[in-house]
Amino acid sequence: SVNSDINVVFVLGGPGVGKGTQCSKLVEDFKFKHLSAGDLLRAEQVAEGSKFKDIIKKHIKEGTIVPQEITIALLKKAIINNQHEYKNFLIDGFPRKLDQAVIFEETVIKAKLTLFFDCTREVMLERLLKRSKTSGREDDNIESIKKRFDTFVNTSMPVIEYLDTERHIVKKIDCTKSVEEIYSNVKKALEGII
Ligand code: UP5
Ligand code: MG
Repeated sequence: SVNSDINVVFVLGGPGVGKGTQCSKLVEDFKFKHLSAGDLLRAEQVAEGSKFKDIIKKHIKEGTIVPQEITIALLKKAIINNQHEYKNFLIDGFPRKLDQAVIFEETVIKAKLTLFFDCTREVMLERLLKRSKTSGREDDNIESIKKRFDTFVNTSMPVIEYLDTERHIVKKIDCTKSVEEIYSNVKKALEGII
């Protein structure tokens, strides 16, 4: 089972806001294990023998949320596999629906902190369209991007509100800025953990 003395930080924000970019920078400078829920799902989608290939593919293309039991099982396994080596975990892009937040904190571990990456839709769209030229991601096309934005506003923002008003663990970071300016604010927000 999961050690109760690890530190879990949720890294949340809209599509293309820069969650992965900032997590990669933190991993270069500090001992964090970076677990991107999206990356774990994309790996499961191509894993030999997975029962969940079709359901994951459908949800990613439609920008909707994969059922919580699949994502939580992948995250829990990844935490258990790494907790002997790491004390600090960045959980990137999860939880993005209320049931996931509640069940994860009840059955896996409570988060110490949530970084909420705040940005305008225009800036996020621009970043995603630029990335789409090279990413090869099946959801980096204008139709999927629009659906991802809608899911973020309708389904995932309420999770951030819950973590803020009920759990009091949210720190908001302005992500319209440069990667380096954001990173300096990310490090300030993590004081006490890093
Ligand atoms: N870039 C980054 N920062 C920049 C800056 N400050 N200035 C200029 N450019 C900047 O960055 C995106 C692009 O912007 C890059 O080209 C980068 O260089 C540039 P990135 O760091 O990749 O942004 P990120 O926030 O990680 O964007 P991502 O597309 O990964 O976010 P999503 O939340 O949309 O995607 P994710 O992989 O988390 O989820 C994909 C899908 O999986 C979901 O839509 C959903 O269907 C499914 N999913 C679930 O069902 N459940 C889950 O729990 C998680 C995912
Ligand atoms: Mg990402």
